[in-house]
Amino acid sequence: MSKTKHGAGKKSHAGLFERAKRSLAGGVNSPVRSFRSVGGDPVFVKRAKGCKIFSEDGRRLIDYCCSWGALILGHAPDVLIKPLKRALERGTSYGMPTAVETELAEMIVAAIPSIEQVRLTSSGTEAVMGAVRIARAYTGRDKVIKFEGSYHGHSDYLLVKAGSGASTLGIPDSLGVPQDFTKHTLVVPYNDLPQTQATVEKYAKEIAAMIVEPVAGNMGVVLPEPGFLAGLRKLCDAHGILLIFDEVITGFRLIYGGAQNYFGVTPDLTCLGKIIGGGMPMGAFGGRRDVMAMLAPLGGAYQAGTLSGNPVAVTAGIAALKCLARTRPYAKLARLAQELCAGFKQAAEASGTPVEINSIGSMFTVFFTERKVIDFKTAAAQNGALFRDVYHGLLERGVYFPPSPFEANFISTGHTKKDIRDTVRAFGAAIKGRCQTQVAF
Ligand code: KE4
Repeated sequence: MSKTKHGAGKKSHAGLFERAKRSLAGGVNSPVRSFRSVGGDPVFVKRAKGCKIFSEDGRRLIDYCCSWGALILGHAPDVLIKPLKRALERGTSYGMPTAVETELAEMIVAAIPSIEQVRLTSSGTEAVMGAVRIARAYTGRDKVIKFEGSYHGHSDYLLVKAGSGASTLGIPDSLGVPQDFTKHTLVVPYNDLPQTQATVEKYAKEIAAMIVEPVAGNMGVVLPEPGFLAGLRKLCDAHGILLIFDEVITGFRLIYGGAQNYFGVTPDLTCLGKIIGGGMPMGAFGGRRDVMAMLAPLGGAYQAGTLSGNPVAVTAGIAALKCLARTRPYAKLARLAQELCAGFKQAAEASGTPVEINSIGSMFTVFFTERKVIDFKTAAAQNGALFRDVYHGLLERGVYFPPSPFEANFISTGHTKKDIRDTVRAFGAAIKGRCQTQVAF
């Protein structure tokens, strides 16, 4: 085994994956990491710092996955390491109230005015489950509208695939989810206000909530069309429906607060995750005090978690939010993203490859398509084969994108202008390399 500068030997990802598959189902703890969408063996990371991943096979990669958006401050930032070490020495979990949980809750409430009260969880899935449950408890209604192509975690009733464009009663998108569990889930195309209105009018008095990603990040980045979010707010107000913003990705990503503050549309409930945990397991849901009052032990809607508000995870979240509040890196991150996306566009045009790049703030997705991507249908029309080739072309040149065409890429405070230049160069070479061997699509 050859030596890397870190002293340990290089390990092949194929070998690590083969071994992982013996004891971990599919070799991973979350399916999208498996490289099923792009082919080949997943990258096994050994350590990471800033925007760089150091893989087990000895490579250094510029990371744009950033733990699926959690690491806006990059990997292992010093501002987190010191307080985390101190927190670990005080204990890893108590299952009892701590002052630090209250401190994180107060920071979230102060940053996002629509959140009058909050409940911390250990994942985004749990945050969404809690929010939908109290929305159903508060309204006494069962149905929930979600938008095709949006992902809100893996709770049964939200693993639902729409039919074609019309609103349909959801059908399960996963084995093991009884049809009965999704009969209250209505699915509508993202950005389709007329279709949403038709669905609301068809099921009005039965709908407890609408859950929406204010910027979709799970079909690739898809921005809300002008008036879409405000239109949802108006529909909810007219029919006594609660509006839930799933800000697990967008919370503290675009500005210090929620996308709701960026777009000026106020939901009744908000789900958070990722950034508020600073890379540790964390989720949260919160909103109007009268709705949160449904939650046990105050009200009859039960929700719980052994590690909810875990002191170590909370310490990471507090340190991350304090750093973001102090440094407000958002304009700088957005400029880096704009520079990167402009470089991608230029490189694609130079090779005659049509791309649509959707970006906002420090999140973006490159779609290999000629059509504007405004919903799941147009996102799914992208050239998957070309994505896969460019994906591996980038990887060979030291750039790590999330291993799926339906994900968001992220820039962190660990990325430098040099990293951006190097990435644009790698992208241009990856596209050129692919087009030389294949007919440009
Ligand atoms: P978690 O349960 O994975 O913490 O959060 C679920 C969730 C909820 N809402 C939104 C908008 C989300 O994006 C997510 C999770 N995001 C995916 C990637 N886009 C997590 C990656 C994975 O599943 O491994």
